[in-house]
Amino acid sequence: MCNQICINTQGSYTCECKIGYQFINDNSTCEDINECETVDHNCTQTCSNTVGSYTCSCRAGYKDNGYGNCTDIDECSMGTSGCQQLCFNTNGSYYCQCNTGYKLMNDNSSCDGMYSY
Ligand SMILES: [Ca+2]
Ligand SMILES: [Ca+2]
Repeated sequence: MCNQICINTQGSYTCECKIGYQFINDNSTCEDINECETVDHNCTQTCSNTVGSYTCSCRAGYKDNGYGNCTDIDECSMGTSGCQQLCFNTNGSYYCQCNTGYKLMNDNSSCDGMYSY
């Protein structure tokens, strides 16, 4: 018995698996391929196995350009950093700094001029 595709042959039959599936150990039972544990995926960051396929996603701080291709989000040029004074973009993140004479506060984004150096 085939659990997915059965192909009739002269006096017998053979089984086949759908795309995304493979035989377990006999040649009749198909099970999902975990592409994330093999090299059969093109995700650059996060791979999630799904039944019959898989999906790619990007870590926080990166945007998905499709096909599992992730690039850094430039929080500074997008204006989403929250930095009060200076913003420096990094791969996957960013950090704030303050102008001379200002001190970066505990929230890592605001600057206070009371603590001049
Ligand atoms: Ca799969
Ligand atoms: Ca960034």
